[in-house]
Amino acid sequence: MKERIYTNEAINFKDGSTVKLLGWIHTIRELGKIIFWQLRDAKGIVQIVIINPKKRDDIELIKKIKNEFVVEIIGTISHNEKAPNGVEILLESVNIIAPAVSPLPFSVDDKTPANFDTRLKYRYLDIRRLKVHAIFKVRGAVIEGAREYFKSNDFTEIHTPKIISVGAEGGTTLFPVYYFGKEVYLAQSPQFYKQLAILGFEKVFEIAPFFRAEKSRTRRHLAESWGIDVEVAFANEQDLMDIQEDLLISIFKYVKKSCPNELKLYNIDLNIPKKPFPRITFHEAAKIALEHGIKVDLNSDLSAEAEAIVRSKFDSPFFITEFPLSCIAFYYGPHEKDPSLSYKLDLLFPGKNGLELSSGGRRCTDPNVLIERAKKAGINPDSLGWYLEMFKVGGIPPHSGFGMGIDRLVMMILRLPNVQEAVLCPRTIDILSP
Ligand code: AMO
Repeated sequence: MKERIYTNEAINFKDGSTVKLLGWIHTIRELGKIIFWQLRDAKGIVQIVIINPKKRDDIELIKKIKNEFVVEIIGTISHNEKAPNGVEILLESVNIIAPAVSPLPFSVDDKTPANFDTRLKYRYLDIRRLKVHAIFKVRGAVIEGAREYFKSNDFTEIHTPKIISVGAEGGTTLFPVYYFGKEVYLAQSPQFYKQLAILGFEKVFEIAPFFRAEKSRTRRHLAESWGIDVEVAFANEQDLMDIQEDLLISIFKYVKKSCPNELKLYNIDLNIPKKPFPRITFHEAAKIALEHGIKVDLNSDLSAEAEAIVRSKFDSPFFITEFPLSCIAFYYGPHEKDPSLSYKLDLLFPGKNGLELSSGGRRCTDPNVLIERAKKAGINPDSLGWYLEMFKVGGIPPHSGFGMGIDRLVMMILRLPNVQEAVLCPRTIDILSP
């Protein structure tokens, strides 16, 4: 039996070679004396040509074949400049491996629009569309680019628990879970565990899902999201910005190199951001917003409106540093120069459709300050158990870390309208299926 080849390999064979392909019928074009099928597999599309179909013994079988049937094709290679990708396959024989309904709930070719709800309902059809398929190739490249950076910079990969007994990021977005008769939670972030891990490994990263009970319906929030989490011993907030710049540049370069066709489908000429990214303080950001008539409370986070104004002033990713201590998680401590400020910083994508991509900073390592900060945040210090004890036991170097949203990063690279587009089967307050 002949070995199967993939559609993208057809170009490598000589004219007249017999090949076998497996795949889905993407489109059918019947012109009387000739039928064209586009055959699609995971690697691409190739044209199958059936000349004089009516004169063939297998015409009844050919007529049965509709869009999205899974077929086995045996055919001969014919190089042809007019064919998509410069090669086509003259059909010798076809076998139906699996049929599909006709008509389909929506057409898989990219020419026919379908709304997002319908596309999600039939996600198993949707991911066969070339532009949707491309999103997940880019997503894979984002992860590979990140791993390449971590590998060449001596990071250790960690895997932290996703069932936890205390939330790190505040109580409002915790998902309760029943665990042997006790209420526990899905992890909002690997925050406590990556801080634990640096005590043995110094430089760690995790690529994993996290869970937020986000009740709001926005273009950038999911209930289940994936993040690249980093924590580094002996690093301060300046080092952290350098790491984020290098990581992002590594990811962009990898995507540009490995996904040229996917980027082309979205008409994106991916600009590799240049180091150093602009850095402004929270107070400077507040001033920009004020210049546009938007007042910022210096004790709370930037409103969506103020953040949008600030983003519009930049044309490359940029950092906002020194967030007010009063509006951030308890695991940050006060800044040496002003105790109302902190070492927390965010990385943002610029422009009207930009957003916050990551946040992180230098952590508080003083157990007494942590207890005070927890109390202020409404967290009973006793509930922090092993985490607080870790700081009391000591041997904790200064350290910094950040969490970067993968779904948001893919959304930004491909300029998708909604973060849900970047997720195979998104989870939000409204979506639990498929
Ligand atoms: P934060 O809560 O800012 O920080 O999350 C880090 C990054 O994760 C992404 N993100 C989300 N993406 C989609 N849907 C959501 N609901 C969602 N929530 C967060 C964003 C965000 O910037 N422990 C800290 C990180 C750290 O300090 O190391 C944390 O979780 O891109």
